[in-house]
Formats: sequence, structure tokens, C-alpha cells
Amino acid sequence: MGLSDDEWSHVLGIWAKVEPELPVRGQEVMIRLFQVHPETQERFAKFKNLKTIDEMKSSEELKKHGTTVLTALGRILKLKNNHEPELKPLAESHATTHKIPVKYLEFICEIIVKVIAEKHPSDFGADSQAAMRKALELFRNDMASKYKEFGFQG
Ligand code: ZNH
Repeated sequence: MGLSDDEWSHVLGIWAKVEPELPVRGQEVMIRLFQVHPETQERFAKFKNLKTIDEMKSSEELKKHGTTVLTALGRILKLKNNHEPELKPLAESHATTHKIPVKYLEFICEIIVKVIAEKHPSDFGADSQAAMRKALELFRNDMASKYKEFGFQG
């Protein structure tokens, strides 16, 4: 269930608008993830002690991590339907070291769509949103099947 050329051009078109602002968007995504799904924050030894939104906002480490996550995701999206080489090491670390359930990947993907929709309302219409959702679903499905290869049920 790959995406069509047209769907990929929607995905990469909006990603090109997000890219110049990755650190601040990454920070927003992480803070929103921790606010909406506090259980996800517990997974981060280095962030679980950040209590208030202000503490989260002033953490350079959190901003850096948000950048790392969105940069990795962007690399995967740009490989379109051929993301396997980039996805494999990520699936491995998330299955064996971090042990992050697929459900949490769903949470973060939904938040990514929402944050982009809020910041880019005129560039991220229904077709683009649908295409991005499909790309993120492909990402999650492939993460989930790699998880199983690494012996993690997700
Ligand atoms: Zn993650 C890390 C990406 C989601 C948790 N991550 C990480 C990194 C990257 C990423 C690139 C670095 C490297 C490695 O592998 O380790 N992520 C990512 C992406 C996504 C994610 C792309 C989607 C979109 N994660 C996630 C989630 C969670 C996580 C959801 C939870 C909840 N991660 C994590 C951890 C870590 C990581 C815990 C480690 C951190 C430190 O440093 O400590």
C-alpha cells in the first residue's frame, strides 16, 4: 500500500515548508506529546523530570531531540516507498533499546499532523493531510513489521 506520485508530492511539498523550522516544530511536537499522553514522557530517562511546560520549553536537550526525530522522519519520507534502509536501524533501536509501542508512534504521528495543520493552514489542505496521514501510516506499518523481526510485539 504505497503512495501515488501525486500523494508523495503533497507529502514532500508540505515537508519542504516545515523543514526550515524543524527545531521549533520538533520542540512543539515533543511538548504536545508529553502533555496529551503523559505516559510517553516516562519513556525518556532524560526528560521525565521536566514537570511544567516552561521547564520543557527551556530544555535545549528536548529541542535537540525534537529536531533529531523530525530530521529522521524527513529522511524517511524523502525515500518514499523505499524507506527500508533508513527505517531499519530506527526500528531496531525503538524495538530493542527504547521499547516504544506502536501505539505511541500513532500518538506522535497524529500530533505531527496537527502541529503542521495549525502552522500551515493554507498549505496543508485536505488532500495534503490525507497524503501525509497515509505516509505516516506506511511508516508505522513498516516499523511494526520490523519490530516483529526484532522480536518486539510492539
Ligand atoms: Zn524516538 C531516540 C526518531 C518516536 C522514544 N528517536 C530516537 C532517535 C531518533 C528517533 C532518530 C535517536 C537515535 C536512536 O534511534 O536512538 N522517534 C523517532 C521518530 C519517531 C520516534 C522518527 C516517530 C515519528 N521515540 C518516538 C516515540 C517515543 C520515542 C513515540 C516514546 C514515546 N526515541 C525515544 C527514546 C529515545 C529515542 C526514549 C532515546 C532518547 C535518548 O537520547 O535518550
